[in-house]
Amino acid sequence: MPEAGGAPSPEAPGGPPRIEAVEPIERAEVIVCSPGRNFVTLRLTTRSGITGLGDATLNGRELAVAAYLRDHVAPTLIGRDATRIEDTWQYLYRGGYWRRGPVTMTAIAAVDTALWDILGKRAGLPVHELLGGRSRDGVTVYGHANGEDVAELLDQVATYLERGYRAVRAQVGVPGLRSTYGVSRDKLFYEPADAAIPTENLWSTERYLRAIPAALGAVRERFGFEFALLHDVHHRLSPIEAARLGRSLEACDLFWMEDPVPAELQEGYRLIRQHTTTPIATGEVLTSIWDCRTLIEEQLIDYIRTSVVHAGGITHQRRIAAFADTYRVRTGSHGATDLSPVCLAAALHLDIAIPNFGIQEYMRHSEETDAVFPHSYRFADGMLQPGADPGLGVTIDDGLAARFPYRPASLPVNRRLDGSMHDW
Ligand code: GCO
Ligand code: MG
Repeated sequence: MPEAGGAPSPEAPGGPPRIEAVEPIERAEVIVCSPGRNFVTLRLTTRSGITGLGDATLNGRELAVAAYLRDHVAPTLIGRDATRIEDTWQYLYRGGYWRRGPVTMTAIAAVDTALWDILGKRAGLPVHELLGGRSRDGVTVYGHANGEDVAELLDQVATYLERGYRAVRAQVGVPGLRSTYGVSRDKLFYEPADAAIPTENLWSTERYLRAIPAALGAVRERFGFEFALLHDVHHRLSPIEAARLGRSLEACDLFWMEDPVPAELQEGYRLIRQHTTTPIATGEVLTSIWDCRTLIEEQLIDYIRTSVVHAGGITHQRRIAAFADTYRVRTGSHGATDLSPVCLAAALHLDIAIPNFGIQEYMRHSEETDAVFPHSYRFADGMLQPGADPGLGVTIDDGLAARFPYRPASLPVNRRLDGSMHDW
């Protein structure tokens, strides 16, 4: 039976006649630019001229997603009804034979995010109002303090606290290793994808496990306990090593210990849980609710860190959050510089609306990035506000974007002192 205001249309893409599209999509453009770092952005334009943006950036694999979108997804979007957000998600995910994985889920995310942006603009409302409205006054974010040594780390923590941050992630160089992932040259704008061919970092689990409790202990000793302190392990430990680290950090009262073990070793979290009460976060490389299922159902983690851009967009991220809420697991969305302002805005609209928001990662984008993606979100008092503009509140300056062409850039790899490969 036709919906109110709609009549069967023979023009619908593929298959039998359908209900006439309310807001047909007319154009799908993939924009690749590099204002300080690489970004892939999908722009959908409807017949009535409304545009929506979606982030499609997959760090170090940008062109794979751009091709997936251009060659396989965009042709199926033309003529499709932009108001059918859930159906489009199901079409791209459930309709597809090859499922999940970062390339596919990032492409689906871009489409989904752009459709929410369009919906907000049609309604004249910011996306968070469409998601149920505010559940909180603002989105608490954490910044990235890091130093080559403890003295530099302490200076950086001081800088973040002076800037009003209520939560700080602390990373420190490991003595005897020439570089450590998470410790950057430029302290405010951290960019890990630093070379066309991956840089090789050196790794020693023994040295790392000795360095971290001392460094984080020094942070608490100097600045006290009135702010949230976080640490990212970057998937580098075995379960028993992570258990030991978690236990040795209990006196530091961490907000979380992030990614203690490689993402594919989810059973390992059971062992970690048996040994430490340090809260655990993971999920930045997980791409679907099915990847998080065991971790959430067994309450093996306290925070799920999937992101809008890498886990299927607002529609799917909202589903993950709702599932996690059932188990009292809160969210802590990934928000490094490789997640574009479009993704950050989408995350903020979701963060402010869902009941089980925990914290939002916030690595400031460079000035060039902010200029290419003018946005309405703002930082004040340790929180981000998504802004009240209709949709996501982010645009892209095409002319400026064209002045920053794509440059190959990769994340580093990690070798042990004996030259063998270690986990990322
Ligand atoms: C984080 C991360 C980043 C990622 C980077 C990969 O918690 O912010 O671990 O540093 O490694 O975003 O693309
Ligand atoms: Mg991380």
